[in-house]
Amino acid sequence: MSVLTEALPTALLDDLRAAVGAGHVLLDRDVVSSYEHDWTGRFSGSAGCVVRPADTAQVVAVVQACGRAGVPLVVQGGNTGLVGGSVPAGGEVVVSLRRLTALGEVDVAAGQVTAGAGVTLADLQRHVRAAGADFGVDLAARDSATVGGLVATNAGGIRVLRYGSMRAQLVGAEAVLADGSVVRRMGGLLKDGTGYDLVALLAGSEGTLGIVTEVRLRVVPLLRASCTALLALESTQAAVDLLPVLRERLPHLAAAEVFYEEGLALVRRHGGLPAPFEEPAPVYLLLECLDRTDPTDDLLAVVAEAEGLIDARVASDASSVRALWAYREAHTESINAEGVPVKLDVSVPVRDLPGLVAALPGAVRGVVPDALPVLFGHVNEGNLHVNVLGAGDRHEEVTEVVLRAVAALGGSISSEHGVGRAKPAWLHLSRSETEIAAMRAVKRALDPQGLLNPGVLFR
Ligand code: FAD
Ligand code: 2HG
Ligand code: ZN
Repeated sequence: MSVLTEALPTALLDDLRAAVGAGHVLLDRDVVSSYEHDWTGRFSGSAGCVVRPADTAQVVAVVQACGRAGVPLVVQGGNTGLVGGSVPAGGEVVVSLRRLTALGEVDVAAGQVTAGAGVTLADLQRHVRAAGADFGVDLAARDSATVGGLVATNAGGIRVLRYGSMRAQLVGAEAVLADGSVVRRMGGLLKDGTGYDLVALLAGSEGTLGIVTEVRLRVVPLLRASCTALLALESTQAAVDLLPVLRERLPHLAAAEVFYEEGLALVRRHGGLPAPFEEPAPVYLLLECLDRTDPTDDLLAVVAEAEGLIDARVASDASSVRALWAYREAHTESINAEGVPVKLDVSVPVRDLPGLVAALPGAVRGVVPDALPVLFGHVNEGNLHVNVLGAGDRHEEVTEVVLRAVAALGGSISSEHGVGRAKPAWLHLSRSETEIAAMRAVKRALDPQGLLNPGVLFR
């Protein structure tokens, strides 16, 4: 066994072993390696060790031991985060929450469920579906992403237009704070305006304010009738112009996803997929309706009258639906198969989306002429994923030019993936000095020693 070299104090290692059991303090370099590298391949750092607590009491003991030793922690769920927030920078204790997998019975009367932080999204979905309900957030990393990570990043995904982001699903949480104290509000009260909403504050806090150990989540009705359409459109403007029509005529709309030829070409090459249409199109729009009764006729009627439509495919059976979704969902993996991209996740007022899409490739190539910008995203929220391949050592410059273009439109530099270690330097583009000072004050108040996820969110 090759053991980690970032030596932690022996007293701390002894305390951690006492807290979680020696078998769950990992020091073997080969075992620890997967916790040290992020999903994108861009961020990595050596861990002092990895600890795998099994319950809240063990998390408390770990946090207290690290606090006594003055050694910072990095919180990790499924390690599918895309901004480097879940991996160490160097020498921290990585706390993996993956063993907190308890799932409570679905509370049918309340329409809620209780889940441990380490429950994966896919397991949560299976669990609530078996009880005749569904969960309002869905995303392609469902097999590994954990509910703790989803809350910490305030994850979005493909159903935001119908159900909102993770914060909107969260009705309660338990979290261990940096001093080892536990805040717990798991009663599931939907109306409870008693002062500051600490539960909501945890959503999007990226592990900097507390370690989420358990959550109480809203469930949504299980809608078994679905219809998916892939539209080839003349322009991004046509996709944006369609949004009010979709809202008006398709109350059962559950997803509206946009992608372009560059991304489609990568997805097809990586997955060996056929072209969806005879001719390439300027933009592709994937729509999905979910309902109790078959929404196909309604969707077909809207598609048939869509302005700027070049071609369309509509699917209602499971395998054809999966085939259409593959063109959109395989983007992230296909991009990574080509190399480590500059990965940015931005949003702008939706009316400005066509302008941003038109401007970005030129702006990026102004920095790296041979770079390949790949754009896709969630059109209803004006949320564009900007992945730039072939940026070489110009990641920072590419990031700068993209985020400045977004800020000039009053957009967000971090729409749904978080800020992580990737974007603290650009926080000021989306938040005023006053807001950043208030955020720092909250961090200082809850974590004066700076123990939790140092370097994440703030420099
Ligand atoms: P991790 O990656 O382990 O951690 C992410 C952040 O949360 C880190 O800062 C970490 O410290 C913190 N954290 C983790 N667990 C806890 C906890 N219990 N308490 C406190 N802090 C914690 N994201 C979207 O929003 N929408 C998408 O559509 C989407 N699609 C994706 C598709 C693919 C293929 C991949 C690889 C990722 C995708 N993501 C998407 C990003 C990622 O899945 C989400 O950010 C997810 O919420 C991360 O969950 P995780 O358990 O993997 O967290
Ligand atoms: C998605 O919408 C995810 O597929 C990942 O948010 C985006 O890889 C990305 O940039
Ligand atoms: Zn996304």
